[in-house]
Formats: sequence, C-alpha cells, structure tokens
Amino acid sequence: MNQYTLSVIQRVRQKYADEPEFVQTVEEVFSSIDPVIEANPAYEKADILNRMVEPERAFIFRVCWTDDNGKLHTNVGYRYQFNGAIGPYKGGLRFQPNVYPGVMKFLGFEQTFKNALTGLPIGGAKGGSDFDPAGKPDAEVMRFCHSFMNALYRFIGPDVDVPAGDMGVGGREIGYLFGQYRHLKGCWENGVFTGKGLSYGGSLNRPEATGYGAIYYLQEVLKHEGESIEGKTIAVSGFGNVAWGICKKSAQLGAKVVTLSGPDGYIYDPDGVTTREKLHYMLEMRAADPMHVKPYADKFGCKFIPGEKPWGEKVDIVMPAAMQNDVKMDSAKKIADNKIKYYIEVANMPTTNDALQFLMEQDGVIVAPSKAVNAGGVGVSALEMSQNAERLVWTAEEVDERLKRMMVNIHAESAAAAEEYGLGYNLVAGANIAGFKRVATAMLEQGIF
Ligand code: 2IT
Repeated sequence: MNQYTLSVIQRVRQKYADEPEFVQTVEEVFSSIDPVIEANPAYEKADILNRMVEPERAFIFRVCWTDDNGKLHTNVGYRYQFNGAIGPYKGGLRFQPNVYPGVMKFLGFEQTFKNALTGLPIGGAKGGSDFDPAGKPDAEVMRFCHSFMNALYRFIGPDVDVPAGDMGVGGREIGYLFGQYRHLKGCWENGVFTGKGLSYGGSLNRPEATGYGAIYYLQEVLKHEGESIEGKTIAVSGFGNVAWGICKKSAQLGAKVVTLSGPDGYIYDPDGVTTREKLHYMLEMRAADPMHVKPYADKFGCKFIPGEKPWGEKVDIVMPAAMQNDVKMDSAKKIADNKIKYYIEVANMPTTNDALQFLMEQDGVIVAPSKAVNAGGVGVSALEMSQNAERLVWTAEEVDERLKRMMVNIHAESAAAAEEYGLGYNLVAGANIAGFKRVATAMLEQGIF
C-alpha cells in the first residue's frame, strides 16, 4: 500500500480507536482508493486523506424532554457536517440507543462518497441521537423532536445542511422536526428537510426510493452477467422502509423476497413477500413494533426462526438491508458455501471488513457496495430539494425515471472507475474511486482549508 495512504489509516486507527465503526469505514474506503493515491501525487501534496477524515464541523448538544408522566429525560444529539465541497451538507438523522460519535462519523464519512456518486450537488453529513422512539407515543416523540430542533435549527438550512430520516426517523419524526424548524425560523424554507410528507413538500416515491434504487442497481449487475431478475429469489434482512421498497419492486419485476428479519429472528416465506396484503402488513407491523418480525409468520402461516439471521438460506441473491455489521465472517462463509452469486449490500456498512474481503475473493461471487446500491434514497432526496426550490411537484413517473437513470449511471461509473485502474468488474473499489475523485477534485479546486 502507498506510504501516505497507510500513514493516514494508521493515524485513524490510533486516534479513533474508541470509534471502531468509523475506523472500519475509513479502512474500507481508503484501502480501495489506494491505486488512485499512488497514481496522483497531488492528493498527498494537498493532504486530501487527512482532511477527509476530519468533519468540517460537528455539533453535539443536550436534548431534554418530558415523557407523558411528566418525568424528565436527557439525551444527546449530534450533527456531523462532514464534507461540503460539492454541495450543502446532506444526510439522515438516526434515533437509536446505540448512537454515539463512532456511529455518526462512520455514517457521515460514507455519506460523503455516496452523495458524490449520485452526481448531484450534495455534501455529506449525518446526525441523530441516542433517543429510542420504538413504542413511544406520538406526544413524547413530538416533544423530543421539538427539543432536538431547538438545539439544531441554527446550524441547518436549505443552502447549509439538509437532514432527512434514517433508522428511527420516519415520516412522523420528520414532520415534528420540520414543524419546529418552521416555527422557530418563522419562514417556510421547506427544502430544509427531505422525506417530508406529501402534504408539505415531500416528493412522490421518496419512501420507496432506496429499495427501488437498490433493485434498479441490481438489474444492472444482472444485465452485466447476462441474467434477468425474473424468477429470482432474494434473502433480505430488516423489515423497514428499505426492505419494503425492495419487496415491492422485486414483486413487480417477477422476483420474490423470501426472508425478512428483525431483532427477534427471521421469517421464511417460500411464496415471497409479493402480494399487496403482505406489503401493506409489513408497514403496519413495523409501525406498531419495530422490534419483532414474528407477527408476519403468525399472520401468513410461514416459518419463523428465532434469534437467527437469514444468511443460511439458499437463494439467488442476498441483500442485507437492516443495519451495520449484520454480516460477519460466519455468515459470509454460509453465503459462499451456498454458492450465492449476488451479494448486494443495501444497509450502510452491513458487512464487516473481513467478511467483505472474503466474499470479494470468492470465485463467482459479485459484491455490490451499499454506498452505491442505496444511493437512490439520498438521490431522490436531492430531487425533493430541486422540486422544493422550483416550487413544483414532479409526478411519481418523473421521479422514478430520474431514479432509474441515476442508478444506471452509478453502476456504469463505478464499473468504469475500477476498469480504469485495472481492477476488473470490482464494484466496491469502483464506487469508492468514483465518489472519492469527485469530492477530492472539488476540494483541490477550492484550495486549502
Ligand atoms: O443513509 C442514507 O443515505 C439516508 N439515510 C438518507 C439520507 C438523505 O438525506 O436522504
């Protein structure tokens, strides 16, 4: 490895040893762009890698709120504005008890390259809180969101930083957050959030966008291999918004998702999550209780496997869509043993670095990285910003058409970037290289700061 790349990775390992998720993503991205650093001394001269590792700025704030019994609670809120070289900071908010700087920073760092891959002018950010919205009544969630926004509103804006949802932050939370922002600022500025409700400036197809985009990307991979999605079986983890979009689009295209998973285990439905009733029930079940997927098995009479992940099932395609580090070495080995050809990451960093490396080294396994596969979500967020700025509303077909084009481009650009450096059809390296180059070029052109 290039001396400079290595020295930055080592510095990050040492300095951020207490933020392992962040170290993991820096190692993954920088080792795959190493050939670019080696070929272009200008990056080292401008110390691009060390600059990319440090967020441009970050905010950490106290969030106090009262529950329905009048009891006071204190949480911590975060917003890491990682890199604004190519556009206003953009990225989701995650509300989950395990949120801490290491999680925020891995997501913000990833977001920077992902957003660059969309080809749209959005910088990278991430934020959130260790607050747990699961099972909380609307009034408590509203008070929390209002308090969160009281601290954050001065640091965001349509040309500054545009948050959206992530795990634990859906339409309900975005509504309360935007409402408080509008109240405090005394103006509309509706481009300041994406994933808004349709009644106040949201984009058609935003809820579906991440899952649909993932399937459009998958179709490009299959096309590259001379195959089609029709008749394929897919193992998915998670049962949130993203999994739902994957189920819906793959059903439309004649494929079927046969597994979903939750913290309690996974379900196996040999008929696939394909019918309108099943798709609708997924949303209902998730809204009622994000911790259990078992109710699906009870309702539709299929298998529920408690405490396990779905990675031992024999399917054509695997799509981890739940959370980070969902697929570790033991699961990767099962996937390889089952001769599954398509490993399509969807959630942010769903694979540990050793498992990812292992899968990429397997003959006949194609690995697609999440920062490309799930980029349609934030991509459609950027389309929502465009619609808001222009004060108009595109039809679902218009949005879908643009999303499709975006995913086709991301796949083609990633494949071309890897090819340029003699790496073959390496979508992981290609996505990192293409995203890195776009951000690095903008940083070089803007001078040192
Ligand atoms: O991880 C992600 O890309 C998101 N949570 C969506 C971010 C966005 O701004 O739409």
